[in-house]
Amino acid sequence: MSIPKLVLVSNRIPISFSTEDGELKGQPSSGGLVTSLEPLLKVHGGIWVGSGGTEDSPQIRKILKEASGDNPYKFAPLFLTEEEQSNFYEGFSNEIVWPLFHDLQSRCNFDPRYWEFYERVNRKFADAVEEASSPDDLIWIHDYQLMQVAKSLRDRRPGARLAFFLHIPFPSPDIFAKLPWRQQILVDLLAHDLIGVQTGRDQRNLIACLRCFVPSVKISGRDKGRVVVSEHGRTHIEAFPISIDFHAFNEQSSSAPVLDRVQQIKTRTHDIQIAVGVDRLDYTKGIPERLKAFGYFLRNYPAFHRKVELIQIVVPSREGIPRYDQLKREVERLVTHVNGEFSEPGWVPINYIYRAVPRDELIAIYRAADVALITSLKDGMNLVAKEYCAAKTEANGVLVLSEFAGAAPELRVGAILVNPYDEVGVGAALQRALEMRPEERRRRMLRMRHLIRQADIHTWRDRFFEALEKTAAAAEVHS
Ligand code: ADQ
Repeated sequence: MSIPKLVLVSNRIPISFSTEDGELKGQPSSGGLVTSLEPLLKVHGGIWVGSGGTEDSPQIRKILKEASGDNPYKFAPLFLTEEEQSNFYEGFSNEIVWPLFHDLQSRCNFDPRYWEFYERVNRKFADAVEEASSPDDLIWIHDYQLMQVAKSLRDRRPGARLAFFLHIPFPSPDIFAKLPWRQQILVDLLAHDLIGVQTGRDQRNLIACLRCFVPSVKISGRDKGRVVVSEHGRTHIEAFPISIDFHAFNEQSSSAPVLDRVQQIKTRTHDIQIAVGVDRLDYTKGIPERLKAFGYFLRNYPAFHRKVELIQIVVPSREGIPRYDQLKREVERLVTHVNGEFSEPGWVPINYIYRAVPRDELIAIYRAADVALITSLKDGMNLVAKEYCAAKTEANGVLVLSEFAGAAPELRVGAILVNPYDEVGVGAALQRALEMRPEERRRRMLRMRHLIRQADIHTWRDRFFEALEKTAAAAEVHS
């Protein structure tokens, strides 16, 4: 399969900036989109277009140039004004689309001003893509902040190859109906040749929304790949469950530094079983719900006192947005509350870490953990679930996974599925996981590892590009 030059477009380039001792520094960002896409660009090369923040300066350009370093890809940053950042990103993207697409409509703020900026900034992204790319390049746009970029590009380059991948869930028509700009968003999405979503459920929801709100389109094909014919032409819509670089996690998990670190962790925790939670700070991840369920578990299963510890790692995210600052305080309050109620000298039930953790450390914690506890209220996929399994080379851990995570349909072959809103159910699942016999742990974990090994990030990319080739071939037949 020949892969054309790739122009990857996402809201942010994967570097965040901060000032330390008066000096501007760049660090690699954490998050699912970066974890999944960076390995692809490292293999194929190309250009990554995304916002570099709100301040352009020679210093920032220098940091980005250095960060590209030996990588075969380059950054093409654009810069937003404070007003754009606030209304497009914090406003439309994060106060409307993010909560709505995660079924949390009561958290939405449908401010019409946000829409104006969403359209304007999407056009600005299209300008940046046009400048950074050539007409034959494959332009691959990512995620919910950029649903209108293709529309602007299509107007300027009718023959462009445009693909889109949505990392978050697509809601059902009942929920999507609340969006005042519902029809416009759907019509503009159809400017892509290919739209990838995470799961069959998301694909069905998108098709159902098109039927409801853009009745003029013609929809054909079966579940595997649907084709929508609209005024823009043909758009292929398919589910591509995203994954991780299984081999990288698997190998790093058996590296000397990781094994040393696991040994240190095990020596400290001794015969205490470890449950782990790893999340970006976000209300969709169900962190307060998990902490409450853990408190419930300790209250109702006293035999586990001094026998289990929850390591909860939270990476700061969307700092400065009031709702996220509030969530941080809520998480801290719950950690203090549970620890205050149950701690004893020599045993603190929740070990709370609020920072980005280096990859070696993260993998060592996964490897040392007997249970991963993932309680997203809704999640596009949840890569942590897959990373945990890939790091468990000894197949000796149990995955407790929210049934509302996109990973659930795949990982149900081995995970214990839970409803994150049901603290009694999560408590019972945790008991089952902690008491599960080694043979059953192994059987379940091997099934999940097999699945993730087969359907890793490289398979995901190949499937996506194959679909794109087929789409191009079909378009030629119909032209
Ligand atoms: P995210 O919402 O960011 O991704 P997720 O898929 O769980 O969610 O990925 C989080 C990533 O951040 C993982 O790679 C994890 O290792 C890393 N991470 C989390 N906490 C960390 C910490 N403290 N230190 C270092 N790294 C940390 C979005 C969607 C998801 C979808 C992905 C990919 O919301 O549903 O799975 O995109 O499509």
